[in-house]
Amino acid sequence: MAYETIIVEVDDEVATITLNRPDALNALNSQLLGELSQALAEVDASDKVRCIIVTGSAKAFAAGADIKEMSEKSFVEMFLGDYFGTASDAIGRVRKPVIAAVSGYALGGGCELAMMCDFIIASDTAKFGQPEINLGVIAGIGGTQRLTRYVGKSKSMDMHLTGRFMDAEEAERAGLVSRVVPAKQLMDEAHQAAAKIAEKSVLATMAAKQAVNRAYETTLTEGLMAERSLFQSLFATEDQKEGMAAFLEKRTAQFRDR
Ligand code: CO8
Repeated sequence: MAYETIIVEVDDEVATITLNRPDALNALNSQLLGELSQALAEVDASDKVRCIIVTGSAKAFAAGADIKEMSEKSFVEMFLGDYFGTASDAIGRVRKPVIAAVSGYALGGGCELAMMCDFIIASDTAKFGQPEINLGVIAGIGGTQRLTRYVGKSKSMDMHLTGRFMDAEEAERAGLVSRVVPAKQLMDEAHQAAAKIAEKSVLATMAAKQAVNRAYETTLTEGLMAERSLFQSLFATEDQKEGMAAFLEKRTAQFRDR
């Protein structure tokens, strides 16, 4: 399918989706959110794709929801249209691992989109923020909930109430991002991480994603039970037999996703 606001490339089992509205610093409008949702569903369903990268440009991952598109909307239009909620739900349905590769601004909805991905690799130029307060609103697609879970109440309150930006170093220290690399190496690093993930059994990577996500949805006891069931169920797979046999035979495992 031809897209106008994103670029989708599939290479060596890794799909890279690049947000592509350079004139608006990749601001998230309804078209981009619709295209992103559709592209994610397509690559998630593809037999070839084993890991997904979402990225933007050197200057901006995404500078937030499109303020021009939003500014004149009424409550009724926002409530009935709900294009942000629809996109957020679509991203939440992706079962394969999704890496956000963030350079430059990840603000408002851009920060929220990065946090919807499974983990964030940031360039040293990355700037994260929830500046919606400056526009007379608040975060609307998970910022107050996810940022608080990821960096704690104090820093999350600080970000949401003052609207200040957090640089990559602070974001790594706070646990928002998993690694920070020099800007020029960002995509290499993201592709290397994706390639590492793509080597594994997709059954195991999907189970790992599902189990880690339970940690944010439920009690410790329920989460531990969910993890245990997923762990035990992997013993029904050929890939578990292959992975353990390969270790014992001192060779590389050949996973077949069975
Ligand atoms: N929306 C629309 N256009 C944008 C946006 C945006 N969020 N951000 C930048 N642009 C446009 C600018 O208008 C400008 O366009 P033009 O050249 O036509 O005037 C172009 O991108 C370049 O931007 P700047 O000239 O401003 O670039 P600077 O380098 O000077 O500044 C900044 C970069 C600091 C990123 C600045 O552009 C900025 O502050 N942008 C807005 C950031 C922001 O407030 N984001 C939050 C938006 S609200 C939100 O995300 C809510 C999400 C939840 C919604 C849920 C609904 C239910």
